[in-house]
Amino acid sequence: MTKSERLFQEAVQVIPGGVNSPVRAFGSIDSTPRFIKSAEGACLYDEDGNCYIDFIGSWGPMILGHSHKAVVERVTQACQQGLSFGAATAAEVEMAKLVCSMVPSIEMVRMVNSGTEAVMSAIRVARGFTRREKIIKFTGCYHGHFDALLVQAGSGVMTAGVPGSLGVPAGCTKDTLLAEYNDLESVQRHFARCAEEIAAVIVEPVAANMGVVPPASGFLEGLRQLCDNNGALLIFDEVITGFRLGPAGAQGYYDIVPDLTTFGKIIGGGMPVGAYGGRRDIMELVAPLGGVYQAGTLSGNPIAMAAGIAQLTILKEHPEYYQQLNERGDWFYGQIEQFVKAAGLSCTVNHVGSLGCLYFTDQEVVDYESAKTSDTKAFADYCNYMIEHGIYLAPAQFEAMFLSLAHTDEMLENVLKCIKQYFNL
Ligand code: KE4
Repeated sequence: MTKSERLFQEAVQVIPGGVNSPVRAFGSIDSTPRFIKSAEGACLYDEDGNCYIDFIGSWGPMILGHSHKAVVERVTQACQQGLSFGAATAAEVEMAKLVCSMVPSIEMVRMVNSGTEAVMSAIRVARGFTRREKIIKFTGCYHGHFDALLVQAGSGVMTAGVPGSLGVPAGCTKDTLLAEYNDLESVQRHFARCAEEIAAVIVEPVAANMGVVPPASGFLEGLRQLCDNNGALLIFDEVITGFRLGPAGAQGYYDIVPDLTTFGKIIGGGMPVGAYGGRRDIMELVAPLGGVYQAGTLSGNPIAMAAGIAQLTILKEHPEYYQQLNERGDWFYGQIEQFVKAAGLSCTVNHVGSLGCLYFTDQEVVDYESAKTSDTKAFADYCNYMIEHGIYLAPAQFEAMFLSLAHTDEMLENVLKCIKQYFNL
């Protein structure tokens, strides 16, 4: 029995499913989760001493690679000053100014502790600002485990193949309207029926929780127009794309200005940080300034701020890193697409910059329905092979691969070789 197997046996006795987040359980690939002991650069090391090239990067945060020297140093220094004060600190001002300087649509920002909390809060502010209650979300998009949006969600909900979740009262989702990603008509129909009740449209500007689905040309622009025409707010959930596709995330990459944006992952440099922000006239509604209440004991925690500030500062000072990362993604995912197509395999590759996904379907994947045509058993077989060969992929078809600045060309060449071996190419 491996240490991971033993640890998993112990874990399932005291933690639901043995994990603190469902997708980590390796359930959809019918395997045992590897218990990770340490990480450095692009590599993970498990409790049994196995080394993996990591394509999860903690589900996005580790864009610079694991244990980046400058991030660890800043966190270590912060720890010497104390772990948490529950009081205003200079680091929070530095972080807020940094976010506002990198993302032009952000005039004010509030720190929270997760992407879910950021989304919950942004939805509440949008409802408070518009005095409307309905929210439009897209099937296959995942916005955290916030009751109102756990409807036809992506990520672990999609992997589990469940429509939503037990324990979510009908009252929590009665104001949630579903539309289809890349289908403006499906959004327009909701506005035609009840425009005056719709507070906001929330969207992942690149859908990265049903694999990776880029926005079709004109889709994001169309959402912006529909929201403007109907007095609704446009919320970009950039928990994954924020600070990944560029310093201004997907909104900079696609040149669309949302009214509110949610962040997570990269903003925390590996520590638990979420944030929401946007137009000043909207954010001034947030307590204690305005009437929308939102609070958090550890929001803006000094250690988390240290990690986030260190990571964002490096990204801000090195805009060339984004060009490097996005070009490497174009090459890497382009190579995979080239050889799976040349071999006539029933596979499709989608990618945007450093985010990518290999689907086991011959259909073009443009939304939730087409993503669901993937053969998840074929994916599981491929994923297990890759993990057994030291390549750590998300153990679920409907997740993204994340490249980091620590992935070398040599590593990626080796990964391409391994994928070809798997397909006997
Ligand atoms: P968290 O509450 O997990 O920090 O963020 C929720 C969230 C919100 N919005 C988007 C677009 C997200 O992708 C997420 C979380 N992403 C998943 C990965 N698909 C987190 C991994 C997990 O659930 O363990």
